[in-house]
This record gives sequence, structure tokens and C-alpha cells, in this order.
Amino acid sequence: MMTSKDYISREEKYGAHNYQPLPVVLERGEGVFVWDVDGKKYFDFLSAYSAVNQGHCHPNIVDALVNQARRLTLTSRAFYNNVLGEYEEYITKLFGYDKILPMNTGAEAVETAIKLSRKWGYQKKGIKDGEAKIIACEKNFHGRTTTIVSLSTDPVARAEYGPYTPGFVIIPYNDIAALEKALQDKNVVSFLVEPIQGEAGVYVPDEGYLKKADELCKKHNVLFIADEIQTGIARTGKMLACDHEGVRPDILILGKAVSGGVFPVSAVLADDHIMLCIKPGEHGSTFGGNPIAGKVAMAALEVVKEEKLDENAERLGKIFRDEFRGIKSHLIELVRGKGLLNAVVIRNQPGKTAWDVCVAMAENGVLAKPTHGNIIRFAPPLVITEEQLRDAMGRIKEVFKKFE
Ligand code: IF1
Repeated sequence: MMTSKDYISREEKYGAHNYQPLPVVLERGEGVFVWDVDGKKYFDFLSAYSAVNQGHCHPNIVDALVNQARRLTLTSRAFYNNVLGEYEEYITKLFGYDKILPMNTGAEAVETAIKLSRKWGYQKKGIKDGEAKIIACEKNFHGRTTTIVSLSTDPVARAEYGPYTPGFVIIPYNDIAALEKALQDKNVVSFLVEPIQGEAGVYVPDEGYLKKADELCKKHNVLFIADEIQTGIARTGKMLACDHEGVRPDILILGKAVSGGVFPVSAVLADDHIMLCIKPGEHGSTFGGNPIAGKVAMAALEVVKEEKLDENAERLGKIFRDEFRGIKSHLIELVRGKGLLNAVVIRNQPGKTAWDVCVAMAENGVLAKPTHGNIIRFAPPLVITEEQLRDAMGRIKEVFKKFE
């Protein structure tokens, strides 16, 4: 019989050390719960970084996966398949865009948006070849490719991966004046932004920031690109975080929960005058647009609509923040977030760091992960009920009490 320790040391021995997981070995999931190899049950308050919004192993999504996998898994885009068009029609109508370009991972979709906005800049704005610039924000997180880490300001994600891709202008997040200044440069083609900065620690910008930024982009004929890979698909209480301010991005990037975490599916959405700047052969992917991805994504998005996960996230998010703000603990510096994307900033003390809190919460049946040393992200699957949320909150409170 393998123990948890055996599983962990095997990963340590044979796997690259590019992660440092909490010492929990999971083997099964259902809804908001996961179970470890010893049969211990946990609330999952990470949801695979907001990929599992629909809950673990949602039967409708798993059925879509299995049924399609038995018929046809992959054709490549060298041929048509009978699912892709159905999916394209479904998702473009759902989000209100002319076209989708299907990819697999979030980083690939961000790369696609970068390439697409540059193409648009050369073809539609008449920018001289090789001179396009893209504005991005400090503390952004858009993925792990060499180009994307080139616009990162986090040394952990970026250092020693150079030489870096040029053509990015970095401005402070949530700073309209800085954006306005950067937009004076005529070579700017797009502004790439997270509606809420996830990796930075769930940093919610001031109300009106996205709206104002979008207006400024329009005024300067610059594309507003929203990376909704983490904030999208009902996580923040609306289908898209941009919906809170009535903003419609020129280019919308989706990933993670588009598939309910069942399969890698990402998407770039835009209207024809932008999307058709890419011609046959100029971009693609072996797996992008495969029939499993299409069926899985349609099933996953239907679950979001049928189960009204946006409304649930909005309502339970408020309860979560109220309850947390009611905890009397000098370890808690502040609680912030929107919908069910929340973070708690911890005043780290020796033996009472965010990591220690997460280890103690795991022992008490709640899984969450520290980031940047002192921030804990709380993002349960959106299918969580009020009763389950209150149960989990009780467990979290016990941990903070213990640390007093
Ligand atoms: C890791 C954080 C979450 C993303 C946004 C693009 C991507 C991501 C806004 C890339 C990915 C991840 C990936 C994961 C950790 C993680 C994360 F901690 F970094 F911030 F979610 F909270 N845009 N986010 O958040 O998507 O290529 O991974 O599919 O890299 O360790 P991907």
C-alpha cells in the first residue's frame, strides 16, 4: 500500500521541481469536495485555479467528454469535423462576437490575442512592420511562454528566461492617467488587462476603471483585450468580470472553466474586422478546435447557465466576505474580492504564516493555497451551497482561533 508520503516522494524524485504543492495527495473529486488517498474529505477552495467552477467531475461535462471520446477525438484542422462549427456558433452567440479562434491552454490564447492585435495594427492601423507596441500592467499574470513572461514584472515568473520579446509597455494597474499617457504612442495596438488581477492576489481595481480604460482605448483606436481566463465563466458573480461595468472587450480571452476543468480548452473571441486579419496558415494548433473540446465546452457552459452559477457566486461571495470580515484575528490584514474570487492577506508571524494557515486548514478539511508568501486565495467551485459554505467557514474560523 502506498502512503501519501510515498506518492509525494515519487513525484519529488521523477518530476521537475517547478511546483511546491501542499502535502495532500488527491484521488477523487465530486462537486465541491475532493478526497485524498487515505479517504479524507476536503472542501476544495482552489478549484484548480478557477478551472473547476462547475464542480469536480460534473456528470453532464464528463458525459460529453466520454461520449465524444468514443466517436472521434481529433482530426486536426487539416479537415473539417462535425462538432467544431456547432461549438463556434454556440460560443460566439453566447458571448456576442462574430468569431472564435479555438486554442487549448490559457497561455496559447493570450499568445493568440497578442499576435492577432499586432496583425490588426499592421493591417488596419498602418503601423510600420515590427513597430507595434502592446500595453500591459504591472503584476500581471497571463501565462508562462517566453513572450508572456517578457511582459511579466514578477521576477519569479520571469528571471533568467531572457532574451525577452520586445514591444511591451508596462504601466501600473488601476491607473487611468498612466494608461492615457501610454496611449499617446501611435504605435500602440492594444491594451492587455486582467479585469481583476488574480495571481497578484485578487487585486480588484476601482469601480469604473475598466469602463474608462475601454473608452480611452476606443478614443485612441487601440484594442482593449480582456484576459478573463481566471475571472470569466461566472467566477466573479457575472458571466464575465467585464460585465460588471458593461464593458465589451474588442478581444476576449477565455480558458480554464470554459471546460469546467475537464479538458484544456481556451478561446479568443473577436469581431470580423479584427479576427479576419489572420489568414489561413498564419496561426493554429494541432489540438485547437478538436471535437472533444467543443462538446466539453458546450456542456460546461450550459451548466453555468442552467445552474445560474453567476447568481450563486454573487450571493455566496457576499456571505463569504461578511463572515470573514467578522473573524476577530490579528492575523487577518484584509479580505478582498468579487463573487467567489477572494483573497485574504495574512500578517505573517513566525509559525503563523499563510502557508501554516493553509496546512492547518487542510488538516481541518479545507484546501486553499498561499501565494506571494502572505496571501491566501479562496475560490470554491461555484456550485457550492450556502450550507456547504457555512460548514467550510466554520472550519476556517476554527483554524484562525487556534492560531490566536
Ligand atoms: C500556473 C496564478 C491562478 C491566468 C490568467 C492566463 C493564464 C492564467 C489571468 C494562463 C493562469 C494560473 C496558472 C497556474 C497558476 C495560475 C494562477 F496563481 F498564477 F495566479 F489561476 F491563480 N491568464 N493561471 O490566471 O493559463 O496557460 O495556465 O492555462 O501557471 O502555475 P494556462
